[in-house]
Amino acid sequence: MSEPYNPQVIESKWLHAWQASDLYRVIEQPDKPKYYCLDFFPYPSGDGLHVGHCRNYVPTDVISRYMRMRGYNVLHPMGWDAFGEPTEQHAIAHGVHPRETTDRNTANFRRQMEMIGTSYDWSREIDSSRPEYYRWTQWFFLKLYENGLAYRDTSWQWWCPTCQTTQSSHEAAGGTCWRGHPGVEKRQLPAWYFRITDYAEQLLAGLDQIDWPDRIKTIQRNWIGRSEGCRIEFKTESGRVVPVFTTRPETVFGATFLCLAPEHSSVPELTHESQKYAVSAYVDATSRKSEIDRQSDSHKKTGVFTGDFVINPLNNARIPVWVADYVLPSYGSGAVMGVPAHDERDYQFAIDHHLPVKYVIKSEEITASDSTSEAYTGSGVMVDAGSFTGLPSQQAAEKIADLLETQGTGKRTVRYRMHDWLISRQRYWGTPIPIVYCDSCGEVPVPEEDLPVLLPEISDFIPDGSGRSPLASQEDFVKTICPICKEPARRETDTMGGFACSSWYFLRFTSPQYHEGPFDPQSMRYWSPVDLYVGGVEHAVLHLLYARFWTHFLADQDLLPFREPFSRLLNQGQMMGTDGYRMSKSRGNVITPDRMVAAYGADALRVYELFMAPFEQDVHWSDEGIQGARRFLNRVWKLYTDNYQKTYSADGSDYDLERALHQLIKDISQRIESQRFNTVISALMEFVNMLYEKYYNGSWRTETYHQALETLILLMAPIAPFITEELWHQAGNQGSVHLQDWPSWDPEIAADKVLQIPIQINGKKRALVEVESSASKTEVEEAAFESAKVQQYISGQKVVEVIYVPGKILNIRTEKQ
Ligand code: ANZ
Ligand code: ZN
Repeated sequence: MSEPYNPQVIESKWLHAWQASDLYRVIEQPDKPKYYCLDFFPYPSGDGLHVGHCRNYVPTDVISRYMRMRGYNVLHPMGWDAFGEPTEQHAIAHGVHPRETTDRNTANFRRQMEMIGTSYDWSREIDSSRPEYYRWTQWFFLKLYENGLAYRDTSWQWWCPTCQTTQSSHEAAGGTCWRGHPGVEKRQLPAWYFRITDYAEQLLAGLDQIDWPDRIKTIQRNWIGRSEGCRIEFKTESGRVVPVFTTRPETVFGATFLCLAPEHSSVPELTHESQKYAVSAYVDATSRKSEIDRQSDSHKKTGVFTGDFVINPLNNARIPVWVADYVLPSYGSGAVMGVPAHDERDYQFAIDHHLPVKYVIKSEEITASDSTSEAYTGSGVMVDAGSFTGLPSQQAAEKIADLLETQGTGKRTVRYRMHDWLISRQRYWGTPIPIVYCDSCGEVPVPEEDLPVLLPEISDFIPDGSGRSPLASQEDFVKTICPICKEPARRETDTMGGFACSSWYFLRFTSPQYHEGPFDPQSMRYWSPVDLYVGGVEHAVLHLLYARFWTHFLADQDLLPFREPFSRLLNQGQMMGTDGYRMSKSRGNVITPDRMVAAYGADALRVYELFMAPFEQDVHWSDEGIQGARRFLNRVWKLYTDNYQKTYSADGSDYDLERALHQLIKDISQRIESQRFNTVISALMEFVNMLYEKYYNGSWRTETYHQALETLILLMAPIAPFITEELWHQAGNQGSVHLQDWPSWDPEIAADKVLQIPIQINGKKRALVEVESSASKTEVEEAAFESAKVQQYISGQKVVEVIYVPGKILNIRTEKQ
């Protein structure tokens, strides 16, 4: 008897051997094709990895290993998104300095990642909270600043009372912050922004160039939210101009009121004395409502009258000005012309507040739908619209826009739903913003040669509730010298949100030790862009949009020769716990790789993670599943260890097996390339079954069988790196299995053999059908029922049973109907 399969022994042995030989270290090799395979870099939480994270890291590892064997120079790096609220929050909760927790956590993450057999080049590990790294994040800030794309402004922002910091509106959605804390509210604060809106058009256009899932592209398109329309100026009786943004200029004749967002800067001036109390109470109440609530259709449309009126520039109608929270401050001009006859929200508002409804477009179809008890949102013919009456509404839209432009009371414009990116955080654990305030010189950028602005090592990093960063009370940090006049000055104390660090890290991986710039241009050119980027679908906008923005900007600065950072993107499905909920520490349904590796081995964990479902599908963890994976590896082990100990004279060929082997190489290659990992595993399982069959029936003393065993190790190497390395060496081979060439297949041998399958109906052979040897039961059945002969025998009968003996015969049993 051979040694039993003992993954714990094998795995720790090879882990150390690979580390000692630096097996996965890569350098640029200009003569070799490159492949850059990247995982979203994680923030190192104290909880460590659970098996859900492995659904990201195992498949990308398989692809990296496969591409390496295919002759590519593969960059497969890993690093830590260490700055930012999650890490800091964790540090606060545990009363330990974030530097200390970060170092401890990254060490743990790295240990776990190595344990599951990932082939990262650890010599390239980066940590965004290290000065060697954030110095360049600051450098990029200065580049954006020089180009007018970083600016400071005081405006309404979302404030999370739990995180004690502002959040970008991108992050705060639905009344909770991006980390899920409730009670997010609006505050007016000075803060730094990146002018991502300048890149709206390019970010939209770029989506057509990249191979990303359609749903992610759609989310980004909607997020950017491009609308073509008109800015129309209404004037108050005292001559104040109130511009509105509309996508339907042709409805201007139907405007019966004007609505301002409660945050609109004109609200105080337009509010009459008698309405002051009501308006300010309303404005106050709005500051606690989320955008989602405000836009929800299920609520009554609330609002208050300001007491003022404006004049419609086209028909001089005098209409009242209201304040209503369904109008958002940050979209268009923060004001709308209310056209209840043709807009559903305006209609609701008009009904609730007894405002008139005036129809100016009529449907062309003469139907009962000319009702006046709802908004008509379609196109049609203009009615009651001055000189435009009788025109088709789409034509009227153009003519009205022309007229407004000649009158100087309107202008065609494009609006985006997207806002500028709020980057300031009133927090300690982030990249300091490299700006100094001087009484004489004002806002001064820190000169490049003075970078990095070091984050001081302080013990008092807990926000004090003042709304200022903990850095603000660090005199040593705040006090500095103005770079221009050399007089005393103060440092900016806000830090950058973590999304700044993650907007360029993929460039740093190409030359992580480079000191003359954020990256070595030559290395960047060799490795970039990222060929495959894999991570969770929750990053559909924030990170993935910001990183695209920086890349577009850097391309415009001639720092990069490409505009899109990630050529191809994939999202792995989520892992659900055994309770049916998404696996997470807070749910208490976490399963750790540590426990699974200890019980079944890393290879079994990998096989199970790949086998459980198609890559992009959500899956439920099951212990039986990983046990099955372990049994499969036991079978593989036994197949080899029983065989290699026998000295047998191998001669003669086995054509059947040869075909199956070439088909297997072809299938595995194609399936890895198209991420059908679950079917990779099932093909391997079938092939192993075949080898067992041949073993038991004595047909294993062939050269082909020997070859099949050798090849199978190579095919399994990307999937189960430990067991294959062990078997490779037990078979007497030199060097690592992971440095071998991927086997090739002969398409002619791999081609399907055509089989003739006899069709037996109620015990008698009635027909023969031709199918490919790999045809499934369904395919054979289909072929059978298409045959005229079969139809002849079963006509008028009911099929009660169909049994297929693979490759041999199809039995059909029928009964009289
Ligand atoms: C008058 C009108 C009449 C409108 C009509 C629509 C239909 P999209 O397509 O999403 O860009 N709007 C403008 N600014 C707004 C704001 N700050 N908050 C809430 N709504 C706002 O939507 C553009 C339309 O949304 C604009 O066109 C405006 O209403 C409204 F029959 O103007 B419309
Ligand atoms: Zn100065």
